[in-house]
Amino acid sequence: MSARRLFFAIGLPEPLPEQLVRWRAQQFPEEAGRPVAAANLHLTLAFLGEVSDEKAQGLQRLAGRIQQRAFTLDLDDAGHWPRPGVVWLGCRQAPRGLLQLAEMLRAQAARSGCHQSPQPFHPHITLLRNATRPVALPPRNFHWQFRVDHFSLYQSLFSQGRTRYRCLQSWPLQE
Ligand code: 2AM
Repeated sequence: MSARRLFFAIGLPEPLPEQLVRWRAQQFPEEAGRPVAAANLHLTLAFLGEVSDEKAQGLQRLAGRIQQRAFTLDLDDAGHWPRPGVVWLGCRQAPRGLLQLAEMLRAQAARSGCHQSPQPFHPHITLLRNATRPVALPPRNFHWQFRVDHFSLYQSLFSQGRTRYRCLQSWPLQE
């Protein structure tokens, strides 16, 4: 049976990806790490791993039953995790709605047999990968804000040396 690498995430509204990419180019030298393409910027809610079509359908049904209010995301924090080599953008205070949504999706994934990291959920948008050496982080004078009124299921595809993410389905949050 075929399996796809899937994850639930929040995509970024236009023109935010391009704004972030421009800001990143100003803030980080080239040697800091490998920049994630604008089209690939996202905030992961739950990583599912390699999932069969049958299991994916079950998870999609469960996702469709989630009743969750829309929320506003404030991107006002950045950090560096040297071990996975990730420079990220996040929020100093994660909205409750975001934590509840991620918690629900992660619980549904775990019950469906998708291994979930025991580490606490730390919402983040990965900006740079392979950032294993020390990186000077930008001063915390940045702030982007956007309304999150839906979440999506993505497939991660790797071909010709590139990763790209395909949105398979989206579900609205309630206003
Ligand atoms: P990252 O950006 O912190 O690397 C698609 O690969 C998305 O799923 C990425 O946002 C990635 O997070 C996340 N991801 C990949 N592998 C993961 C894992 N084993 N556990 C949790 N999240 C993972």
